[in-house]
Amino acid sequence: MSEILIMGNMPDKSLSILKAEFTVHRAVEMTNFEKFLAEQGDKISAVATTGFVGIHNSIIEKLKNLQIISSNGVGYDSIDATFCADRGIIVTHTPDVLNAEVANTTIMLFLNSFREFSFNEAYVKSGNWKLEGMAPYSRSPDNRVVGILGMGRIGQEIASRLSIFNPKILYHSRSPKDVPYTYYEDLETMARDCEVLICITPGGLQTNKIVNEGVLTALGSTGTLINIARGSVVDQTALISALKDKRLGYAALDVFENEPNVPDELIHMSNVIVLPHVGSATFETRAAMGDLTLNNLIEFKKNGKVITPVPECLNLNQNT
Ligand code: 8YV
Repeated sequence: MSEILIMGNMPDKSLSILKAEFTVHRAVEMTNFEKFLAEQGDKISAVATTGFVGIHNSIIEKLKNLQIISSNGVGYDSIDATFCADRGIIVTHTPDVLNAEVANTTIMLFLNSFREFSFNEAYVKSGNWKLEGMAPYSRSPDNRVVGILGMGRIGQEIASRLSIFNPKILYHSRSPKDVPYTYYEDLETMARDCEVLICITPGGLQTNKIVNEGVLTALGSTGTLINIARGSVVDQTALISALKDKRLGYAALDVFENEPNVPDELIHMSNVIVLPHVGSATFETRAAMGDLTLNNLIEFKKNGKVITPVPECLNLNQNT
């Protein structure tokens, strides 16, 4: 294995590491990607991509000798892992190294939403403090009932970091986990029983718009939605209506349906906090994710095995 196709951008340092191991082809530098696929696709045995860029099945089909796709990011909903596994192509992602960072970002969204720091900062900077006097009170983050949608590794890290605020934690996932929190089989029922709903479930068909109008209305006019997962998990049109009609109180969003496009309605509502998908975006964590992306490729080249295959490709990793 020696030729790799890189989809999307990659830091220079990572590129030079890859160049020492592979002949590198970069999709972003090509003027005619289709021509490249037709003429040189057969030579490609590895792909490096990101959770954001992914790779389409129609491209994979043209890479006849592809063996591995290494994706930067824990979420891999932009890659059809079952399609790859069926063709013997192993897909890797970057779990665990970002758990703490994404949990930190969630805690900051939780605190910001309750204490309304974005609103309060704008209150000072716009001169309103001088004009209108003291800012309105905000809500305490302490002693809240928090529902977590998705109790995987990051969900558990969020629950653990939330503990200093003395919450009661409920969760919904496909099946109960060995955790000391209250399991709900039904998401809408959990939404009715909690004050804050935190979404940290993988994107993809199974969770598409799982946070629908019913769930948002159940969360209620004083409820808070935090989405740190994928935009696809929440029905964004229903979310905007629920916020406008005051059926839902607050939203704190790091992810959106069609990034980087954020609907004006969400940008202009004072009870909504918006971030540009920065859940894991620190120098330290992105470096760790980048290293794992490369190490999966290098390990595969050396030993035919990878470090962090996606669940759909676990068997492939044992057999190679
Ligand atoms: C990255 C993420 O922004 O890991 C994920 O699933 O959402 C983020 O950390 C994304 O993967 C970028 O490619």
